Amino acid sequence: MSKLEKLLKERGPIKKIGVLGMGYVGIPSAVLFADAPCFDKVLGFQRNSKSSSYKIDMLNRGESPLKGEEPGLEDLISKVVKAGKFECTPDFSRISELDAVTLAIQTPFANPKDLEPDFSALIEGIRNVGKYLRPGMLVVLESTITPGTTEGMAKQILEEESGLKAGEDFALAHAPERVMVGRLLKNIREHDRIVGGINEVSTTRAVELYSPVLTVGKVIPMSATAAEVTKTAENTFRDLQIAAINQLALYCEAMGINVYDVRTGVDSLKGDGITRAILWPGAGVGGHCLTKDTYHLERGIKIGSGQLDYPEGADSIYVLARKVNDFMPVHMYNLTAAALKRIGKEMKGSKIAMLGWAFIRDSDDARNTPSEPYRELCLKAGATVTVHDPYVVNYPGTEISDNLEKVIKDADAVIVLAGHSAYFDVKADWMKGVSGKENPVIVDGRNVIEPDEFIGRGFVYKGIGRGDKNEHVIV
Ligand code: SAJ
Repeated sequence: MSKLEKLLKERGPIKKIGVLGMGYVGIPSAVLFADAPCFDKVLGFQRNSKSSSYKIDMLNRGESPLKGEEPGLEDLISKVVKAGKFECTPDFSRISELDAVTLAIQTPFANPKDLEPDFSALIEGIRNVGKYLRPGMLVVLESTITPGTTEGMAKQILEEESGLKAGEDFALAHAPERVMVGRLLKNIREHDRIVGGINEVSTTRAVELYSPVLTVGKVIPMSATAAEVTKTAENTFRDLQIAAINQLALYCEAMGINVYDVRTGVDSLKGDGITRAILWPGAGVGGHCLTKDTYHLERGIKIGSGQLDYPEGADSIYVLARKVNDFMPVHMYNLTAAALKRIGKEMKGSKIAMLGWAFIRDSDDARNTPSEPYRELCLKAGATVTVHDPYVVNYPGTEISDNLEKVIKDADAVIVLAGHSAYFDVKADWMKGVSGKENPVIVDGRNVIEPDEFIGRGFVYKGIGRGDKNEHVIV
């Protein structure tokens, strides 16, 4: 029996758990641990910083500090707080009372331009854990991290701070979160859980931690680095699939055909063993997952010690996919300029009405929204821009209105950037009337409108992938 196995045997089953980072991942994760009968107590650790100390009091009152609808979460928080099974604290020294600690601290980009992640908050959390680490404890990283981080930076810091040896004195693993806003509890309970330890004993201990909270999902054990690659790859592959259909849409425009006909055709190829994950072309890819996880994966190759064998001088298709997806807002700009040109107008001096600021339909989430680069291109070209969104209330440096008529009034061009349900019902007659223009432009980035209805009313239409309509006769 290894030293760690002995330590775990002495300590017995996991009873007391700590979660660092009371955010979208940490809060549901902590209260689900607290709700499991086999665990006695969960501590939620939150820095007493001015921007987030309010969360401590709210959570200890059984209230959720997360905005937006999260079915079941508030009830679960108050249930476990009342039962005395969960409490939130800024006192990190209490980590030493625990059997297991998870870190659910976000790893955003320092700035989107340089694509370097900002690990500072995570590093501070790891240091705190290291400071109060005791033999026989389990440490699990849940944040999305560059492959190699658990075995590398995290292990190093924990050992430096504690003087203990990872994999011998304490267990260390990575269990990436797979939660989506609006479905936090459901996702944790029902998604399969990837759990990767730095050694077998660590993996087994981490499986013991996560199994009780899963209902439908099952635990999938592997190594820590394989778990890091799994998380970054699952988003990289989605980004790649979206880029594939975006590129096909651009091809269809150039060839004068309708990408949706092609999509239906390709999608019809079914049967066992045949898969064509053909997704939907659009005005771009936003969010906090797909826009960064590819670069985590790519960095994992760079910091990895192994020699990569890859076609000489060829770009990674994953990075190319990011470039294609980030080109889509530029394409939307090019379609807008081309449509205005058809009626003798320039971008400069034109009034552009943007419909949609959120990065995803029917959501108020605007992180890394493709609408932002599109708006910047229009402003740089000297256009004036108004922005509509029914959900996003404010965004730094951008005035957003939920009054569609006000935004579209006197517009030379109306641009659909998010597929919000509200946009599917807008009528051509109404929009033309509000724009007050003889031949208003409409650019559809999310396949929201019926081209012929608008072309028939004198609109100059452009749609992503609509090579069959983009050079229509202007009525
Ligand atoms: N998008 C397209 N075409 C598509 C699908 C998406 O242009 O066919 C665009 C969306 O408009 C959006 C962006 O891509 O701008 C991202 O959309 P998303 O549906 O991937 O939503 P996310 O970013 O919230 O992705 C999350 C991820 N979940 C986690 O990281 C836990 C992702 O792994 C999930 O696959 C995705 O939700 C999902 O399937 O809902």
